[in-house]
Amino acid sequence: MFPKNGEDEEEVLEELRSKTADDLTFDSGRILGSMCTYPHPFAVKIIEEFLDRNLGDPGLHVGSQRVEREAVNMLASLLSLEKGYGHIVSGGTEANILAVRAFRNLARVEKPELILPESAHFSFIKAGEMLGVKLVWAELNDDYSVNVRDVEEKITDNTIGIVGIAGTTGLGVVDDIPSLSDLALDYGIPLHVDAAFGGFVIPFAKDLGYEIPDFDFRLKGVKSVTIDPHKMGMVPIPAGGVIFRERKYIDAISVLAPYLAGGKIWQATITGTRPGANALAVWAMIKHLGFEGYREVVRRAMELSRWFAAELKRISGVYLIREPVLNIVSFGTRNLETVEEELKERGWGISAHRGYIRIVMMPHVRREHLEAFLKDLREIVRKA
Ligand code: 0PR
Repeated sequence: MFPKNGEDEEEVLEELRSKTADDLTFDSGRILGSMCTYPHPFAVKIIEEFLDRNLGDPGLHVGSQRVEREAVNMLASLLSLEKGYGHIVSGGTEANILAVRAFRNLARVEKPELILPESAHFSFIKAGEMLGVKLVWAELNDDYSVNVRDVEEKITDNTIGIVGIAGTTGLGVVDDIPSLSDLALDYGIPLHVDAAFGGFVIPFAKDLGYEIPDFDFRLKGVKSVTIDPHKMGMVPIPAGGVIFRERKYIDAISVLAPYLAGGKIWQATITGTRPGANALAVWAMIKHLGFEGYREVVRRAMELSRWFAAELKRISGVYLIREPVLNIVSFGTRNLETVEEELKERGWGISAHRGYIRIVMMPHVRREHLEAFLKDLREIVRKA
């Protein structure tokens, strides 16, 4: 019901707090399976100060638009590209949809098909449905990376693009992007890399000495990359990123908005009115932490995941789905459903819907949280 009379701010706030009291919070240390985290306090400050900026009308907020371009170029540079074309968008879903849309519009085939790994995020299902693109699923190898030979076998005259994943949603696996890139070049088909999660992990992990294959614009077949600052970038939701190698991809998805303050402008994003503050927060966080700052965040997360994986292996009745590649550790247990239920009952924010439990070592996850989780897990599995 729409209330007739207003109430005091304090009263409204009180009610809201009580209504959301059963939300899990990141600082409780109970959320172990999410790819989001508590945003960095500096990013929160930026959002507060620049809350009114709308990148949907860049003629009004010319400076913010410039900052968004700089943020895009900083992300491009992290991905080994000097100048990139793209946007800070609402998340990995929008980023993936925009990439598929660009590939489809440029391909101009009657019955467009997209080849993607069986491990791809469900955002591609939305993309396929909305854009009228048939999804052709490629098989996985035993190590859960995509089978490149199967990808090749599925290429047809209708193929508009290939998707590779750098940090799969369930297991954090990085596909063999170098081979996918070679394949894409051989057949003249664009390759999109979904690094929504891995984009803010892999460059730093590689610098720390972890052996992870190349995944970015260094590989010539890679034409677009999804990289989400609202995951490991510690920027508040919504902040996704899509970067294209060339301008033609952005041009292919731009729609004329003829009446805005900036005159005739072209808009490539799905959302019209969109938060400038979050794009500014991406810029500010990158400037504030720098490569070294993010590398430190990733170092902690990677070390924690290796330690956690080793601890899991010591519990009988628990097994790793595969050795972790990034800061995601996924495991199964005997009587998984019962174990999941019991863990949830004890207040753990996890799920086992994929047939295993996924733990993501986000910046808010600390060793003491994991120790408490392991203690519960040991007890529960012993009885299960
Ligand atoms: N690509 C990959 C590889 C992803 O893992 C995700 C999200 C996306 C694209 C889509 O990104 P947006 O959700 O930003 O549009 N993967 C997370 C997942 O499914 C999303 C998520 C985040 C789910 C936090 C739960 C949660 O608490 O696990």
